Amino acid sequence: MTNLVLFGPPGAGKGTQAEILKKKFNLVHISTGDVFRYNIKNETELGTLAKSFMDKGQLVPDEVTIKMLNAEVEKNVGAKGFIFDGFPRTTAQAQALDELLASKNTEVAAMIALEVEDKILILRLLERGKTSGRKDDADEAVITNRIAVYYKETAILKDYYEKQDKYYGVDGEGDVKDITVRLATVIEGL
Ligand code: B4P
Repeated sequence: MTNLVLFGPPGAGKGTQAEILKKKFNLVHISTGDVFRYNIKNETELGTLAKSFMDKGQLVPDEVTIKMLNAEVEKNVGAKGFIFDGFPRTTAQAQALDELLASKNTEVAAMIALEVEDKILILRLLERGKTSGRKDDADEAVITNRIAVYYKETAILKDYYEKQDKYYGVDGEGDVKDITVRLATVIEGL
């Protein structure tokens, strides 16, 4: 199994690239953000809870997110591997992912991080906010908070995977196609 963690701040292009890479490498793409948004749209209990955090640019509590991620993995038992997009975002989530994959006799092969300057992230998200209907993209203060939460709570995971020799940084600026080539080069070299 090839299990990849696609990493980077909000707007780094994780979702954009995961959509392309899943087809190229025949992997199952799990985006925790997408699963939360699906639940919000369908007005489930999980959606109502997640919305209260997401609208402010905060992380949804670990307990809720981990439970949901486990359920998504269980839905795809025959998968050749996974692209985890937006998960893990905290050390507790990273440990939970390790435990889950170990129980399936597999592990994270690599964390691939898209590196993008904050200025560009804000421009990309404001641009998406014009059409996406996403409340967390429409307000620059919420975007800035999401980026701050990333540096405070999520960026630390670089160390977690670096210690295991699994961290790969990739330039996430420029043309979408060029970035895919950079990511594919890392994946093919694993
Ligand atoms: P996510 O859904 O993960 O949202 P994101 O970080 O904004 O998305 P992403 O980084 O994938 O966006 P993309 O670059 O593709 O999270 C949203 C919220 O959900 C979080 O704030 C949190 O509240 C909650 N959440 C999710 N997972 C969680 C977890 N594990 N724990 C706790 N809470 C969690 O796209 C950005 C834009 O840039 C797009 O418009 C795209 O078209 C554009 N773009 C992409 N690449 C580009 C390029 N090369 N050039 C120009 N534009 C580009």
